[in-house]
Amino acid sequence: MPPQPIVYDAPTPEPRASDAETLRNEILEKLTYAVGKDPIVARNTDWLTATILTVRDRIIDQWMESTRDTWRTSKKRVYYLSLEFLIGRLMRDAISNLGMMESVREALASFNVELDDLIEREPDAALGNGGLGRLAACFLESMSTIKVPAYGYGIRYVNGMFRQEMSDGWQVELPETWLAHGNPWEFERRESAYEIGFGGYVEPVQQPDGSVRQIWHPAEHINAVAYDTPVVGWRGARVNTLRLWSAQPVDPILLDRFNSGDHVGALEESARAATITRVLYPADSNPAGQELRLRQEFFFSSASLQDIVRRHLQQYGELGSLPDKVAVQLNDTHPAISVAELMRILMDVHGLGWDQAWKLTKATFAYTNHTLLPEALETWPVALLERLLPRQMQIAYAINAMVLEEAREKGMEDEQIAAISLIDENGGRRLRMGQLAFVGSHSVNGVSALHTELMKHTVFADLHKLYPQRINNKTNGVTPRRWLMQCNPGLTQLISERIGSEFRDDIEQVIKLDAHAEDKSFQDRFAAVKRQNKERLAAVIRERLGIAVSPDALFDVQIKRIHEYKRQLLNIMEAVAQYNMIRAHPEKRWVPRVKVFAGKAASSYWNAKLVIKLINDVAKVVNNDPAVRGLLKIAFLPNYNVSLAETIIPAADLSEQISTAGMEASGTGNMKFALNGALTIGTLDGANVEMRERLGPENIVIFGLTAGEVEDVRRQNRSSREVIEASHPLREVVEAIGAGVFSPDDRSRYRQLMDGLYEHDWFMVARDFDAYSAAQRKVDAYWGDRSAWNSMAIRNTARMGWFSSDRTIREYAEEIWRASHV
Ligand code: T68
Repeated sequence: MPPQPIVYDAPTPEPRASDAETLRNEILEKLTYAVGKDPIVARNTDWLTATILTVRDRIIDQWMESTRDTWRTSKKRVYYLSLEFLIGRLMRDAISNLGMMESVREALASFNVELDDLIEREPDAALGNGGLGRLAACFLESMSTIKVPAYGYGIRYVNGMFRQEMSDGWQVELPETWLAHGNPWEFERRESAYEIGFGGYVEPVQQPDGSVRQIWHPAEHINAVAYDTPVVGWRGARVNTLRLWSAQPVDPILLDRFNSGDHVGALEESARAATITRVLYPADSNPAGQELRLRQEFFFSSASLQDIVRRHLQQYGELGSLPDKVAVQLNDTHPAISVAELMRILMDVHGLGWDQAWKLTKATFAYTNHTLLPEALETWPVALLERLLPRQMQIAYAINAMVLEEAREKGMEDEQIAAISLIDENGGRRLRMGQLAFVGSHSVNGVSALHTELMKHTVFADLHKLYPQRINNKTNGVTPRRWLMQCNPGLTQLISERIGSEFRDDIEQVIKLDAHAEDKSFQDRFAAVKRQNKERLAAVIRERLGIAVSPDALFDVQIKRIHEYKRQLLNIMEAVAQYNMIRAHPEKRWVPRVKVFAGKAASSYWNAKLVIKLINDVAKVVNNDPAVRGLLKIAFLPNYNVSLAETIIPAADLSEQISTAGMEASGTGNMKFALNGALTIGTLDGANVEMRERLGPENIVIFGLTAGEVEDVRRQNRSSREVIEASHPLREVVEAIGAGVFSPDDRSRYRQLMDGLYEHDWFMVARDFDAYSAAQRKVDAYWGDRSAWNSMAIRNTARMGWFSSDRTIREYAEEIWRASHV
């Protein structure tokens, strides 16, 4: 079918009014006619659906307008390809961005329904592991806010990030079923379905003009069906689309097999398709490595590229202008196979020659790297690729040959050439996805200044020599709408009262608060807001864990994925040292602290799971020891997710950002805490470095080895034995935990974990311990002067505006995508 011509002046419905009265009538109408419920029996979930449908109509008006604008003005479209979008709840975000908070609240109140109760009912869309997925969600919101015409492309997992429960202090993983009650936000687009192939063979076919085209004949086909969710920017500036793909069988049932009595076999294809988009891999830092993961990656890459090319051809009728009108950002290497797939589409489907296809591909793609951990760099066995994606592997080989040729021409030596090669020859040949993404893109960026510099000297050192212009930095940011205005309405209100409301539209204006940092009465009000947030968190801790904590204590928080490099172990070990000190010196004036932890461990990551158990074991002893007199409380809140973060972050006094230097690419939680007026204790790692520059070194507590020092210690292969033996408090902690003081039911539980610190202290837990302890005592001293503390807290909020994802996205738009924005 030829593409349908676009009629730009087609009629649209009148935009809906958003006053409370209109909303009231419409909510009732949706409840009755769309949900099919009588208000006298409607439950909160029904009201939630009715409210979302009502709000959604307002979004749609703006959505159509945004989409039309892009067609009409021929603006460049940005496509953000990500295997993860950790968007969390959407309703409050949408209502708040549309400025409808009060009218929706009033409309619902007329039915005796509380908006806040409904907000709490909405399930989190947890289609991501951690920072990488949440960054994608912040970016989507910012792209709508600053009016970049954009699409997010990903997978509609039926089961997102697992639900974490605790059983006797151990993590247990349960399936998360966010779609159980339907999803009123999404639109299924049956008409936007593409066939995705796997397996089969490649056939060279002679063309009439004498050239040869490679034709891939896949053995297997699966349909990708689109589900669209609108993403609203601040004040409804623009509405972009998050398009998630779901896998569906080409033949839902093989009737001849069914009729011949093979009832299970008849549904085989159906089951195989469903598996692809069934679950999110819950691994945040090591590649999952299984065939299913590769299928997920190719499935969503191919579907997205087919969609992108189809849309471009519909509007422009030719492919030469692709990079002028399309920018595709690869979020890590998970969509890196796109480089080969776009080449295939351009050459094999549309008949372009290699050189032109390569030029267009490189100019279209850009790649973001999120980690330097060698074990996290994705590679796939060549044998697996040859079986599953034979044509794409062939193209990858050809790209490799071309790049290596270029390197040789530029005089590179064998060793450098081996480092550049897309094929890793060490132990079974594997395709390096980072290298593929790098050579197939015109821009390769890191996510903080330090991380970007390290990229140039480690993983991509040789490619950087070959293409010295390609690597650039885009320091991460977070959306101030969700991470200040929505999660902390008290602080938002206070800020507006003091400096006016402009910061809501331009977050960098919060800097005006700086002038009020020393104002005592403002400090008191700032502290009062914090205290209210702490009361709310204290109630959550009491409800979920039965632990009573005082909102007067210093709330010291570490919430993030559990990983050795993030060093939750260092934190809990220091808590044990503190516990020892409180008991040894009851006469001293200790600062009362509540240590809050939350985070999930990858299901197969034993040491991470053991650390969760250790935190819970230590908590049990410390929380119940009368000698502690409540001066130290430890709470591990289960099932960390976006919504829980929204409750915890506004209540934090101290933010723990203590990764081994050189290992955290950026961090984004660090930014959320500081924006909400928490002081950071952290290493010179990731974006902490830039936070220190912008906050001033006097408003952040930095400790520990630098990335360079970590590298030196590792290179010299130095053991930590002397370090442990030289530090009395550290030795005491290592010995107590190792001897089972906190695990009387299994005294050897932590023996290996502690023994490991002597000779294999890869993460510098022992080596940084004393510096960390000293930094914590410095924090105690600061807390002792509450006015000084409050002024630091205010300065943190005031100076964090730059870390907005609006700023980050502006940089991407100007420097990488060359796309329009405001
Ligand atoms: C994070 N990476 C970085 N990875 O660790 C963090 N990985 O420093 C940074 O701030 C953030 O990205 C945003 O740039 C991740 O979160 C993953 O989640 C992940 C998932 C699958 C495979 C590998």
